Amino acid sequence: MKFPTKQWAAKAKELIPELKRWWMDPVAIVEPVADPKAWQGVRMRNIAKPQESYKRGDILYLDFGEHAVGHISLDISIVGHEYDSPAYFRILAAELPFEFEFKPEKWNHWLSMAWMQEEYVKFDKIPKGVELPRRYAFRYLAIEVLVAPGPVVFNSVRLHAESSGGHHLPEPPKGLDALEKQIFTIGVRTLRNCMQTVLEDGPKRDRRLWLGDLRLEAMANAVTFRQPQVIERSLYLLASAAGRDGICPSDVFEEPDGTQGAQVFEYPFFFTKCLLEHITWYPRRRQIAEDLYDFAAYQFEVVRKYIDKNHLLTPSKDKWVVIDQNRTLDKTVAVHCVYLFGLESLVELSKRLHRPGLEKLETELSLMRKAAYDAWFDPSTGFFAAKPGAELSVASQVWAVLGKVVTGAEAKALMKRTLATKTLVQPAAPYLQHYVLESCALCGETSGLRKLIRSYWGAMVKVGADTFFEVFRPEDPFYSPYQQTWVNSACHAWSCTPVVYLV
Ligand code: RAM
Repeated sequence: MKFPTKQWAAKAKELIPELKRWWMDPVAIVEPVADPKAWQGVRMRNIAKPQESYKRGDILYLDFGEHAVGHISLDISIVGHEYDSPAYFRILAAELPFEFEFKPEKWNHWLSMAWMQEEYVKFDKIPKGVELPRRYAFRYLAIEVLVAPGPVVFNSVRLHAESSGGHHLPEPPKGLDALEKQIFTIGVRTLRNCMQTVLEDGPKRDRRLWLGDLRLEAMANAVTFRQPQVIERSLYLLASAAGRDGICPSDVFEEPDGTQGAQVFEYPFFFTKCLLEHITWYPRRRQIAEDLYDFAAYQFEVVRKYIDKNHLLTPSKDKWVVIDQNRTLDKTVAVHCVYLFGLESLVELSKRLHRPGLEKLETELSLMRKAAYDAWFDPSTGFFAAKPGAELSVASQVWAVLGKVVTGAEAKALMKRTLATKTLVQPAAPYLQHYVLESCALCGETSGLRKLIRSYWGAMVKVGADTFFEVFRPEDPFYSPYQQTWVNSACHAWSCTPVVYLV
């Protein structure tokens, strides 16, 4: 399938948003201390009497007061000695205190260790306002003096923070209680720090645009910053990176020129939803939906080969299906229902844009909904499962509701049961928790929705989050889908969506 990807790439370029910048200074000199009661067993403690200078082996730890993203500059002096040889530092920028326990020799996973924000830098001249090489996402910073001509005085260590959302965080709506206000503010900070020249998933890792994450960021943006340009840039950029097969990439690298990354099977189904929601929130900006409709519709066409004669969608085994950051989860029901979720928005979009083929899409939708109900709803348990006796999970119930396999009172009752049954396989990441919220909202289970925001996101607040995490299991602080907790992202935009339901 041939799409005008070059034109889309040009549009994506025109739409690059301006990054707004502001300066931040550290608010305290601190040090990490082991504390079994703290999240991940480490917390930062203020130092009452900071040392005046730092010699070889000393480490300066700074707290910038809140998580932010940007460039660090250093201004130092050497006391009592000439600058007759280079100064050499080890720098580690950390989102959470536990990252200071990072030991390269203990890295035992395929995900690149280079994601750790660790730097060895050497300065031939005295660094005065010298910028470190990368952009960092962090709250805490460690600077260790490896070698220096003499004792080092840190005159200033500053952060030039940046975001296309701007510095200012929208105020929490009136009527929220103290915890909900905190959740709102942390949610918008999370979003702001991920709003760069695209909507990144996490500014520490993967620093990249992912389609599944983008939809949730767009939802939160629509009720907070309301900046459509960066959303449009992101959508055009994704579409522009499609290869010959016409499949929408699940993620793209901005450099060089939007090349595609990995492929998640179900992410392309969200493309229509993104377009539909975008023109609903910004009715004057329909052009993007006109431009990308055929491409969005093609995302369904290309996977119809996986739908069997019983109208059930089963991706081939080699496909990567995400649904949740849980590799062992049975995703049979959920993946079919994500297709339905996307297909419904294609139906709606085709109505709005007066495109042909509507009747066929509507028939497909209703056949596949019925097929899912007949195949997977088990009246003896009251839950959806891939087959009788198979694993029962929150994911399957939530997606059955969002795919409208069940509706009305039946959907609401299912959501109530789902929230009350703790033996179901629980979500591992805020990404799936978002869809729990969205399914509650869809079927009117508002008290369950509010309760979940307070219990799950509230628990993150209580462990000291000032941006929301990529993965969070309150009972397992070291949980990592990468078997390496250090590399988890502690500011991950897919977890910012409580703001959508708190406004
Ligand atoms: C990880 C990231 C990203 C997500 C993909 C599927 O790399 O957490 O946000 O979309 O997985």
